[in-house]
Amino acid sequence: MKAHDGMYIDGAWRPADGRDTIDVVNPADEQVIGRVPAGNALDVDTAVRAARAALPGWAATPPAERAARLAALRDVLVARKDEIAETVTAELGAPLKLSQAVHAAVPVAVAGSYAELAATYAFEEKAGTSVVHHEPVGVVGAITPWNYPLHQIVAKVAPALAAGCTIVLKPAEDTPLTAQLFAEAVHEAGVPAGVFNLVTGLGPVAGQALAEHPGVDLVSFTGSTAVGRRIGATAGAAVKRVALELGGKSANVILPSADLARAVNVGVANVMSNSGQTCSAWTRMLVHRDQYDEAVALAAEAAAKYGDRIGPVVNAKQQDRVRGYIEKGVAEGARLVAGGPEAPREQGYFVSPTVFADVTEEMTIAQEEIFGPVLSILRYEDEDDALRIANGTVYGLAGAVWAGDEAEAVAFARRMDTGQVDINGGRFNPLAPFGGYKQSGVGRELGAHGLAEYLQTKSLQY
Ligand code: TXE
Repeated sequence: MKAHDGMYIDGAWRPADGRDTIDVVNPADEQVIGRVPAGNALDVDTAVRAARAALPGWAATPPAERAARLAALRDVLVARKDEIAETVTAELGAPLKLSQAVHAAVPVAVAGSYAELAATYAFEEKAGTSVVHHEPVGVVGAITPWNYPLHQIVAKVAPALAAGCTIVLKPAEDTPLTAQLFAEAVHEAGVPAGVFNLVTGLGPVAGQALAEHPGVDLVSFTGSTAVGRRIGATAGAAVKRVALELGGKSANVILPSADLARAVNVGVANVMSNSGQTCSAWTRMLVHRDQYDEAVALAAEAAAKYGDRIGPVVNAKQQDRVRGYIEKGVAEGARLVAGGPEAPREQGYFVSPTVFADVTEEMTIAQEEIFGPVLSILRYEDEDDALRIANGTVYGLAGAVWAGDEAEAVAFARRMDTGQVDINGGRFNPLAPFGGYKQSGVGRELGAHGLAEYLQTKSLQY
């Protein structure tokens, strides 16, 4: 795989300060496929200075021109989609079809949506006798995870560019090659030097230096709750803006009037896709007690079909973690109906598609984010019980409701403490705000709400 041995700073690839490097490993066969520099605090500082220097020019660039650069970026992502899909497959292990249909395609839709929003957003509006200006927050420090390597980057960089902010990106150490490809795409799209900068490196070194840098005005982080908490505390102490997109434990509520087979099949696919490494995955399926046994049988059958169709999880640590959760589920008395803790292959970080029945609310597998292909099926007595269980975790990122009648599903969804609910299946919409209630995070990504995260408000009084 192609890998740059420098950082993309101020419009060019420059040598890193230190000599440390990171090996990029293909999780499907454990082979090293590339090597990138591990940036340190000095690299971060150089990148932040470049972003600061570029800020006045980019902030003053008319929105129509910023929109044109975003449209050009979308076009480059389209032109290079095969290369992107191959790179994501190589460093994340996702099956190529998934990389093409999701990992390479979704960022095109998101970049396209921000090309349009940059051109149409009301950066100025009237409020009585005043005029309200929405101005860029400034320099953004973006820290992204590996689970959707390109989407997570574009979901931060595209709205930041649309808003007129400049950016330093620190991508996940597991998937830096996709980030390097993205930097090439930004360059090709004609985004001016210094507006977007990339520092590859380790979280506790480069990530932390970026989060703590006084020249960063807003930290936008997606990742674990533990790291998010620290970043939130650091930002709070410095009184700087922060956006956090953290974990989830979303409920898939199947009401008795729903098409049970469809709801179960789509629900299983939702959890197994991307090997369960999706923060919004519907990892808890809630089924009425009268339909419970049928749903469990359907889910076990559906999961068995995924045996060879899902990729590995991203690394050995995640594999251990997910298998540890499966062992805990068994130890706490849940009933395995598909999969299990044994690794299905000798090579690669694979985990079997796993389904647990007889899961009760207080079990660890019903409360904590597993981030692997593991579904927990819980039983409810009536709608109020279903709601109590659905809302009974510290998270509130996403969810789903299925019912024969759409209005019935919507009525239930309105009572859920969560940031996004799919009604009878739902579909991806790049304009719909995405983000968490409760400990799933702070702020929203995507659409106009995602753009507003990167703006600050000034009112001119007449
Ligand atoms: O996350 P980390 P990990 C959850 C999921 C997963 C768990 C652990 O449950 O099992 O987190 O994954 C950077 N200062 N999610 O260990 O460490 C790091 O380099 C600044 C949910 O991979 O949070 C990477 O770029 N940055 C999730 C990013 O943070 C730091 C997606 C995420 O890594 C840092 C991924 C520090 N001290 C994991 N330490 C989602 N919400 O989609 C690490 N980083």
